[in-house]
Amino acid sequence: MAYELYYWDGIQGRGEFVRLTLEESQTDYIDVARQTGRGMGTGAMLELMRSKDEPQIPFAPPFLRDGDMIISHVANILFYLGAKHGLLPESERLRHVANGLQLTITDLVAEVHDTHHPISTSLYYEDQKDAAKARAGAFVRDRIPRFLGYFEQVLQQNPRGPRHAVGDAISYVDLSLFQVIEGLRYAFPKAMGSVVGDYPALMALHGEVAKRPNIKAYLNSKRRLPFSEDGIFRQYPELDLVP
Ligand SMILES: N[C@@H](CCC(=O)N[C@@H](CS)C(=O)NCC(=O)O)C(=O)O
Repeated sequence: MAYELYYWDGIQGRGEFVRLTLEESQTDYIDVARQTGRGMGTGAMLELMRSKDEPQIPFAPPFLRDGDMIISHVANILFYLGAKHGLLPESERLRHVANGLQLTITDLVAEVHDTHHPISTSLYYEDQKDAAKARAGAFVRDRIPRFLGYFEQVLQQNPRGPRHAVGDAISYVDLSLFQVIEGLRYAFPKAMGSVVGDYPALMALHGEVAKRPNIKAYLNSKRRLPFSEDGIFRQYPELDLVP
């Protein structure tokens, strides 16, 4: 039976990290909110989240349904899928290393979100622009080098070589790092343009993931929505400051 992925319609958002893993592993899935018909659409997703009967209601999308199991949070979903579909090392030690790396990506994504919504998710960007500018300045100056420098070091220090974040094969962490670089380059083109040379292994990984046949086919498909100013990675020129 196909997995059901629940995520907001019309944007890549956090759901994209899950889609990349499903697409790379060629696993059947239904992107529920993007479908119409019985049990489909955003309405069905909200109904499930508000259900009074469901014993495992998730706090927020994305979440995944596999039969009667509902799994929430990107890192948790990827841990589940990676183990089942060969995108996580076999060793328990490395599985926890991978999970730690993915949770660091979760932290990074939250900080990216806060560059355009530093005060409240329930306010419009336009209502928090001054704070966003201050927050984005600090993010570009301090946090991009901190996070990307860390992931570069992880790749360089992988005993199995710098092509992968963990072990000697592709994992969902590599796919997520690809998405992070894609997103940061979209949101902060000037800032990223001035620092890409500092992260050779990360940039090489990004290029290698983009060339993988299943990922390439996905990126060229209609299922891959473009980045936009409704998603996590937003391009506001006034926030794209050269460090
Ligand atoms: N830690 C969660 C974050 C989930 C999250 O913040 N989802 C957003 C959409 S990208 C949402 O709908 N949040 C609703 C809310 O926080 O009330 C994850 O990594 O999946």
